[in-house]
Amino acid sequence: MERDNQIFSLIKKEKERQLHGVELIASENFVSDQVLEAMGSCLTNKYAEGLPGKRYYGGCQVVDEVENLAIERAKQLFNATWANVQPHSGAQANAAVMMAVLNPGDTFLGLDLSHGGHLTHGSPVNFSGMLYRPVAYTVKEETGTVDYDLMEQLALKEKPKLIVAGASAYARDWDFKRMRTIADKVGALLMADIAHPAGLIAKGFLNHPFPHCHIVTTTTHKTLRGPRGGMILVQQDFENPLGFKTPKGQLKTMTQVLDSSVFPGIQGGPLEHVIAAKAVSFGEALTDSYKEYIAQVIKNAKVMAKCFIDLGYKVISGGTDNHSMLIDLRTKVPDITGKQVENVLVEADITLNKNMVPFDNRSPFQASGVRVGTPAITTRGVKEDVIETVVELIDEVITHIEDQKVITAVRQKVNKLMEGYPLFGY
Ligand code: DSN
Repeated sequence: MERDNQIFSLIKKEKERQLHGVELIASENFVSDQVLEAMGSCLTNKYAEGLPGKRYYGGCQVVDEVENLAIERAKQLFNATWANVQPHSGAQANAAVMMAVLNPGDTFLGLDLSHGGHLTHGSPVNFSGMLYRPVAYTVKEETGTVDYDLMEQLALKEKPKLIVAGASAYARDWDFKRMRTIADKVGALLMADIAHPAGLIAKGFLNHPFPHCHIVTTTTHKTLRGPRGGMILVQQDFENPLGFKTPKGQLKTMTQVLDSSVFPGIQGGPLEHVIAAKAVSFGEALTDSYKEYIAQVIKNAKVMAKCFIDLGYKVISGGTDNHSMLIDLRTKVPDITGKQVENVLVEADITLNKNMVPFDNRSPFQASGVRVGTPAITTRGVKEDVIETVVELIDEVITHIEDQKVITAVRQKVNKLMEGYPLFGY
């Protein structure tokens, strides 16, 4: 068969973009060669609906071993007793949990999207907001931190069946213990979506959702530095809360219901090549060198937040505990939107994303803020001394947003800088 040059030349172009640029999207990272190799392997050819040892297809003896390894490593990494590594994404993991613990129309609490929440935590344009009844808690305007008092008031008033912790643009640690107290007061289940800080939690740098949370979901491709995908974890199994039934009878435990929600509930065949890559990345995340990487991610983020603040930008909550930060542009450049900053920085080969800030007066398409994160640039080997330069380059572009000469000069500096930071073998 002829090589598909159209597609492979585009892949080459994207590889060059990744190599030459400064990557600051907080939810992105660069996987290792062996993660890439596993993803591009013959395992993509295999159908394996079901779970290891209980499949609907023959010839699953090898992928069973692969999936079992992924499950065992996930459990070890997060101190869990059960894991389902099949969700194709974080959104799928959340959909499976909601299907398992909520009936359509049931109430749940999640962080408001415009305050840093995830789309799948109750946005009206997402399944979570269409099928269920989300009630949003927010952050406090003065501190930019989660308003746990408001969460408690809302829980007592609305009697949710589920309370969801976790965010896509929130720089502070979570008080899972307090959330469990709130959940217990109203008989709700507590779920943490740790998609963003998963790697930091696994290595002990942030509060652990277990034993406080009944269920944990995550993606595997952000700080965890694995392939694009999701998973669900449980530390202590418990009785099926909805009396969920299959045609064959009642499922007795939560983990049985969760397994059945993933397949056949919302997915068909698992992506065994991606599950193999998950297993590889979990193996990497169990090492001491990954712990050193995560420590550097945090160090870089703290330095970055300080540099932005020193240059007159408002960092929501005044800094960061994790790998990310949300910058309100209005104190420094009130007339420039997040969208403009995102676009002009792309011209300078610096990638980040526009983001609404709490109590934003602009729409999500314009937004008054940008979200920045250090997982990807730290994988390239960048240390805190270079972070200051990166922030200065960003500031130079933002403060000369219409000056093409400045933008071009910054792009050249960015490309030169990144030449010193290869991407594994790639
Ligand atoms: N879309 C992912 C992110 O960028 O954070 C998850 O919400």
